[in-house]
Amino acid sequence: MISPAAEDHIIALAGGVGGAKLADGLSHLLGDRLTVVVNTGDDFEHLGFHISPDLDTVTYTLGGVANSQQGWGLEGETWGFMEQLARLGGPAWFKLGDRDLATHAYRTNRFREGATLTDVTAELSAALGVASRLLPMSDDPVRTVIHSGGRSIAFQEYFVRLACGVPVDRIEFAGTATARLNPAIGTLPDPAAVIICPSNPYLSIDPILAVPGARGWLKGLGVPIVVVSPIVGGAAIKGPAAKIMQELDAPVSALGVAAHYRGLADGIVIDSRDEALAEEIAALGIAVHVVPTVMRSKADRVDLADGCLAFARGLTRTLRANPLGLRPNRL
Ligand code: FO1
Repeated sequence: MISPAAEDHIIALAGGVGGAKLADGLSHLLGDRLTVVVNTGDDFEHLGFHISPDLDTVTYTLGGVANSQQGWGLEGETWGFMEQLARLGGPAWFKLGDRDLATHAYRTNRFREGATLTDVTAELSAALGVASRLLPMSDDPVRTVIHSGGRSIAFQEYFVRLACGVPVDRIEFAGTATARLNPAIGTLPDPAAVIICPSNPYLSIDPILAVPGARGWLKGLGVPIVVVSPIVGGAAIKGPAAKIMQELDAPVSALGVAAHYRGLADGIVIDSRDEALAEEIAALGIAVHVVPTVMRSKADRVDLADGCLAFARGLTRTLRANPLGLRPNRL
């Protein structure tokens, strides 16, 4: 049984709400043996604050303080700041809760003191009791830009202000030409596997993979890379993933997700409702694991995390048993 020994490390890639839930399940099982590399393409400057929504969503979720029904922001929020801002005629379209505001003020102030996004993320996650390590994909600015009908739209304008209401022609990750992969990645313990959480492949995972060196780093680890499909039964659990896949002419299914990650993923975890797609996915050279993947409770998050780790362990055995050590989908 070549299972990752008790001290083995796991690396996860995550973006917003869906990804954060699986990261939470993994963190519950692994604690400080988990590193989550988080998307920063949603970051923006707003009201003088540097806001990092996906880092905050992952930090709050793993810290057990996330607003469970929104997915973003804090539980038990008050909105005095937003009410007064609206009264003043300020930009009230992006909702900043009174407690959430402290995070943005803290981060912005620490930047002014010369801290990096990695430094601030470590300070915030320590303050909120997060045992796992959270790393921004880069400390350099990368911004997801939505191109629609000849217009370039900043991510939060698209996602929140326009409520994803315009068709996506192209997604650009501005800044990736010069952004450096977070140097802290070089200091991580060798992982037993990489788990790509069920975040939006186009908006939350692709920005991470677009950072120069990211794909090479992941493939060079020589361990199973397992992706969990965010598309279940032809629809997204939350957010615009299905709509975007349609607009980008990608099949809106777990098969479409597998094809998106072909050449990178060794295995994919799909929901029981998508069992019929398993054969076609396997034909892509990607191993398939079929389990319930919709996370409604903490127990669901832990169960799915456990299933992903067991699936990865199985793939480790297969990959090591393969004399050439080559992966069918990378030949
Ligand atoms: N998403 C919304 O749909 N509406 C909001 O008003 C909103 C505010 C907000 C404030 C802080 C934060 O960390 C996230 C926030 N989000 C909001 C989510 C944000 O748009 C993220 O980028 C998405 O979760 C996608 O990852």
